[in-house]
Amino acid sequence: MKTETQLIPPGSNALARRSFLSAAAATGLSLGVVACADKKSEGAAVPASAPATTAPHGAANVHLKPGELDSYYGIWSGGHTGDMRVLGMPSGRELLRIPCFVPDALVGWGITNESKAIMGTKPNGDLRYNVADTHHTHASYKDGNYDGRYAWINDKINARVARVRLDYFICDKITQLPNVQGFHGIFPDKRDPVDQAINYTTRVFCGGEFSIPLPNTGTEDASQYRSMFSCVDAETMEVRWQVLIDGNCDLVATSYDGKLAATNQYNIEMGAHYEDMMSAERDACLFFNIARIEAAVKEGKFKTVGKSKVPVVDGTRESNKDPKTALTAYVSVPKNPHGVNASPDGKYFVCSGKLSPTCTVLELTKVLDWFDGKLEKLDAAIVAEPEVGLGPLHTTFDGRGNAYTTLFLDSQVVKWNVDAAIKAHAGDKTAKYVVDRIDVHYQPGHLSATHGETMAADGKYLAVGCKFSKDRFLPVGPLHAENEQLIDISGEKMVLLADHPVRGEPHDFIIFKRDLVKPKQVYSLDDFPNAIKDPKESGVFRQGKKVTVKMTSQAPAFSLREFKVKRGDVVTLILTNLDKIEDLTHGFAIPNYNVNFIVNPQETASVTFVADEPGVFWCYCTHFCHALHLEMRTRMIVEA
Ligand code: RUQ
Ligand code: CUA
Ligand code: CA
Repeated sequence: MKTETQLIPPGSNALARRSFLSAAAATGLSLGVVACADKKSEGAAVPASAPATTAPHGAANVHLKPGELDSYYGIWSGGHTGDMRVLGMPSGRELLRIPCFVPDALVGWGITNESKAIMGTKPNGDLRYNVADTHHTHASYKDGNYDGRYAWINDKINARVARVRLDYFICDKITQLPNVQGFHGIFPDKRDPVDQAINYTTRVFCGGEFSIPLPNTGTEDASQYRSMFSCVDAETMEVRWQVLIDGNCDLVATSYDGKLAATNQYNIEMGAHYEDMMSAERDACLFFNIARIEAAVKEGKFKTVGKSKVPVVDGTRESNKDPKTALTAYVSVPKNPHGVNASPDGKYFVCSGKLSPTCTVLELTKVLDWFDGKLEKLDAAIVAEPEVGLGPLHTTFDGRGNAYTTLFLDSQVVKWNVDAAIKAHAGDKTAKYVVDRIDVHYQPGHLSATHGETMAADGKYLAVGCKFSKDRFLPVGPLHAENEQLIDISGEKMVLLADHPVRGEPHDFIIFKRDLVKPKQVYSLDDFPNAIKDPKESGVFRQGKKVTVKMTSQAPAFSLREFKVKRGDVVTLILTNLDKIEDLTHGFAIPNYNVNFIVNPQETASVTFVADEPGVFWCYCTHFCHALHLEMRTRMIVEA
């Protein structure tokens, strides 16, 4: 079993210099002893709740009766599987995986021509990438709440952003960001900064975490490296503009008025090694003035980098010292922060400390005042620095004025009151801001309350993604599941409701009310330009070596009982599922030809392959559809 020591960043004893970290806690951190019960910090009057294995009377019941539907959707990042997972909440039942960045054998994602066109291919037709690392997923907004149109998800490895349509729960577009490595934080905007009548998402902001030479010449001198903050158009998915910055981007948050976006920076040192990245006592929360950036782009005040044509404006410190013209504002916050989250009242961003036991509360009107020349010191935008515990990472909200922050090192979620923290910061000694703590299992990263990142935060449930499960599940060899836990936050005290093992490693998720989306369960034939609308259109159509096979499916038969092609033909097989009733999906597999995909009701999909192996190949339906499902076959005869 992993010891706590291995989880502590080496050199963390540097923290002992921080005045607000008690000596005992600092020793605990450097020695890797997590002794949350002993830890007494200012405002921390409440001990951790006893671990609950079952919900006490009054707490929400997560065990739905057979046939009962969940009240919330959970949209989960898929981690290394490069997909988006859809869960029913509060049960935690996994309902769907939406493939995006990585091939998926059930759907035939990465096999069909339609999915390959979205994923991107090399000139020879092979997929450009087979790996991904998704971290964050967020949905489109209208009037401060989700509107059920889209969700976006990032691929950190290859700097890609995928869009998922929430009408069909499918990925429809993927964009790769130019001149970015380690694309980490992502957040849609919530309103237009200038035209406030546009009260919905039209931009998606993407934070570049790793600094690289721009253009990427391969130079070793890391002080020359820079990062980019990118804006992607929510509709076209084209990259609108980028901002060249000092330091790096980690997570991203956006304001409800659309005027500000921010990213937390852990590497203002622009170091290439971890010691360098934690050498400064403070890093920054970097704010972007969206209206000014777009005005600069309009006025042509940009350059381009490398082969990319995307306008890049200058957001570096040196060029943005004058508040009246600044595009960016670097607010100094404690060492190597992680996570930045917008409170549902629209007033604050909360930046977590990670290597500082504090959260930093930033008041957005003050940041705007600085840009307007009305606030002299940018530091004055910091209105609270509550001491919450060790290793604070992410924060979510209940809509009743409370924030919930994960404590990675303490293995806890801490509930704290934002107004009380502001009062304490202003000198009110009686203000107790820590409301409750609960042990989680173990080392939590993200957490998300129901509608927590919207103005409609309803404070019912909170899910927390624990990076280590250790002893919580049956052992299955060296690779442990992660543990997603569900907590009832409807009362004063948090109550642990359930553990769920998950395959690594989802990172982030959002949870919203089920009536927000009305998914369609049958496609329209017109959605597909190549649909075969009548079985009579079926057949083999030859143009030299190029052969098109058109076929339809209707349980329990394909429209062609057999079809013939010649060895060496380039075959494109188009299949339309003419079955109209929901839940009637067919599959299509060709032995030895690496083909398997599904067609949902009224869906069309196609595959292209070279018929390089002569013989008889039984193409069969792979999705159980009918009592005669096994009999649902057709023969491909490849003539030598
Ligand atoms: S990060 S555990 Cu990739 Cu979301 Cu904070
Ligand atoms: Cu069609 Cu099984
Ligand atoms: Ca740092």
